[in-house]
Amino acid sequence: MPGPADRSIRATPVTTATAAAAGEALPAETLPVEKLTTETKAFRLLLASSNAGKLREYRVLAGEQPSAVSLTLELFPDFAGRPSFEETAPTFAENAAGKALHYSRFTSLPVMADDSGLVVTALGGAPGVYSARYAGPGATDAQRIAKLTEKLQDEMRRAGRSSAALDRSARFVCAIALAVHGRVAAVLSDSVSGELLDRPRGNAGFGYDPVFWFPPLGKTFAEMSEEEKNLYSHRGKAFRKMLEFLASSPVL
Ligand code: ITT
Repeated sequence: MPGPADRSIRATPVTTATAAAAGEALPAETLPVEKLTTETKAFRLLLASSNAGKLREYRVLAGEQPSAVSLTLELFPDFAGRPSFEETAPTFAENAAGKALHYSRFTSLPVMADDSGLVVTALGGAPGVYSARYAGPGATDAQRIAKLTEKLQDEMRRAGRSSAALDRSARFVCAIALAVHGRVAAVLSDSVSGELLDRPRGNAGFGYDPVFWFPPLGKTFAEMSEEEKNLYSHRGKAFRKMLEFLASSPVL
């Protein structure tokens, strides 16, 4: 987990595009200069999460912003000391919204929360919203992966399939919610599809990354750098949707 010195995840430099930057003199009467100015909107958000893997990824993502938004993402102050939020809803979107809403009651700043997980076709969508709790409270990532592998083996036996015939398709889903002043302002979701391996590969990432094979790159998510994973991941895609929302939203 980042220490107190790391609280501010990232402040992006402001970039403004103007007619002058285009290097051309345009006739003012046909194209007013104001219409060529892209304003940079600045936001300060508090990230409500205790997951060190997510925090590392958001730290990198927050440094890769488009020029239209300048975002400072800070860790929610004293996150562990706040009453925790019980994620009991059946969807990622509802859990993310509930989490953001819950923590927004302790601050006047906008709060961002992420609910995410692995949806496995052969297991009827499990572990899904239970991804963090799949192997019980306090389990390690290795224990969660072991449980997943075990369930896939059970399913293979139950369906009388060979390992090669097992449907290994799975997707990671991420819902990011923004809440401010006790109201949900937005929920942005996305996913990434891959296949499950029997044995872990790679040491990067977190959670189920070592068994999540991403065919377009021929690697697991745990064999990618954070930058590479963010390009393709559920979280990276949902985060970029959130930036688009911030760039155009009059709400925040
Ligand atoms: P916070 O609620 O404090 O953010 P959490 O770990 O409880 O942390 P979630 O309820 O969203 O977060 O559970 C997400 C779980 O899904 C996480 O613990 C991983 O096991 C898995 N997961 C989510 N995104 C993942 C990713 O990018 N790579 C691997 N596993 C992921």
